[in-house]
Order: sequence, then structure tokens, then C-alpha cells
Amino acid sequence: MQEFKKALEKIRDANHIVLISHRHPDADTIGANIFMHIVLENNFHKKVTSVCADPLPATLLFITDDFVIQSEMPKNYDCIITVDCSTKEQTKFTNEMDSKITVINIDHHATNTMYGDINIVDPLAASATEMLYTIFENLGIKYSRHAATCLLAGIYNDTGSFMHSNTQKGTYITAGELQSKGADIKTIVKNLFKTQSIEQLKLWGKVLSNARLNGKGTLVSKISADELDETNASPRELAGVINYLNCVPESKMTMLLSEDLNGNVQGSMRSGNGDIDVSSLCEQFGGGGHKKAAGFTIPGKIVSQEFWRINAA
Ligand SMILES: [Mn+2]
Repeated sequence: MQEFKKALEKIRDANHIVLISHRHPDADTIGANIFMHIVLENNFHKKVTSVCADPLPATLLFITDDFVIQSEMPKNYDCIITVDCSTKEQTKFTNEMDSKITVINIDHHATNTMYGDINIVDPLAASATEMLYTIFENLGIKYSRHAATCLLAGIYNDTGSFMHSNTQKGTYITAGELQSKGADIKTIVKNLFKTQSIEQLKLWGKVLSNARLNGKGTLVSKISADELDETNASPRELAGVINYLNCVPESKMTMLLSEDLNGNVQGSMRSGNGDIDVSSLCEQFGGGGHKKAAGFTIPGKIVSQEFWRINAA
């Protein structure tokens, strides 16, 4: 709360605020960004620019609506607010983050590196959007139906529609309050959970059929660059399939390995029926995330062994 007071002072003093979402954006980082955009413009009367280095998938465009998210930093701003970014590298704009401009870091990842000048980080929150709900509720700020939709979209996304263990009593209460503020649940569910291209279905089919359970209770699957190519899907369309893999009663954790087009292997891990901290496992490979959901990237290729392993470059 002390940090938040400092942030509020900084926001009140600022003329032009830049809101930055993380690369490979999801509904939490974009929902948080557009919500802040609306509130800073309407309630604080600021000039605001929303930025995300990577393009948005079509399923997130209902969140941006008429707002523009640009891929480059604007000129002449005097405050940066990052939302849902655990490291400054995730913004891509590391030089700007190291400049004299104040950076306010709003995030919920336990692995956040506290890179901001002001850090508002709550690892107990289910999502960055849930944090924003609490913050602006305490300020008594009223906002539009669309702003409520932005927040609920982030909460739906990061809780896997209230199925992940980060869902707490307060999360349901917040969701209920956002519904009574007019949040459009139908559009959220349709876009985030009920929209899949035929290419994505084929990709998921390959991932599911590659699944293997090893003798140590780990379920592993993989997708090679060639297999990805055969489906015509984009690598980002892998998002979500791991939740289907992570359903086998005998598995304590799940790992999905995928080759990207830059000669790297992306590893995605989920803790299943056990208390394995997958973020500490991923940290050993230079990655990170949450206890129950984490990832890493290493240069190399996937090779078939007993199951599969990574041949590091
Ligand atoms: Mn998040």
C-alpha cells in the first residue's frame, strides 16, 4: 500500500504515461493495460499510450476494442507502467526501462525481479487484473462496462476459468462484482476458451498423440519444428494444450517441449498431482514462472531417446 501511494503521486504528477504489456501477450497483460488506459484517461485525465512489442492474436481484440496498442515506444513521456511483466526483458524495451523515467511495476509473479522504481507486486493475487480491481476499488473509482470486461478477461485467463489453484474465495467475489458492473462474460468465454482454428486443432492432436508417461510420474510430450510446419499452425497456438496433458492421474508433473523457428527448445511445465515446484526446476534452465506453471527456453533441438531429450546447442 505504501508503494501504491508512491505510484499514485507519480501518476498524478505525470503528463504522458506509457502502459507496457509483456511480449507474447495474454488476456491478463492486455486486460490490465486497457483497463489502466481507460481509468488514467477518464479519471486521471492523462495522456496515455499503450504499448506491446508483439502483435495481438485475434482472440484478444475484443479487449482492445477501439483502443490502439502500438508496438513501439512513443516520444516525450514521463512515466512508464508495466503490467504483468515479471522481468524488464519481457517488455523488450530494456533501454527505456533503464532511463531516468520512473518505472512503476505492477505484477503478480513470484519470480518478479523488482526492476521498477516503484514495485507493486503481489504473488498471492491470481492475476494482474485482480490486483488492479482491488487497488481501484479501494480508491472508489467508477469505470465503464468495457473496463470491467478487461479485468474479468484477465482473471478468466490466469485462473484458467477458475480451475487453477490460484483461484481463491476473493477471486470469485471479484468476478461477481465485475459481472454486476456489466462485464461481458459471454464474449470473454467465446474468445478465450471457445475459439480454435482447424490448424490449432491439428497441432493439439499431434501434441496429444506424442504424450508419454515415464516411470517417474512425469508426463512428457513434444512438438518438433517439422511437425509444427505440417499443421500450418503458429507456435503460439500451443498455448492451452498443456492443460489437457496435465490430466493423467499417474502423473505428478507435465512437460511440453517444442522447437521454435529460432533454433530454441521451449519447455513448458505444470505441476499435477503432487507438490512439485516447477518454477524452481525451470529456473535451473534459466526460466521461471509460478510454482504450478512455469517455463524455460534453451538453444538446441529435441532428439528421440528413450522418450525425448534436448540436445543443447
Ligand atoms: Mn498474469
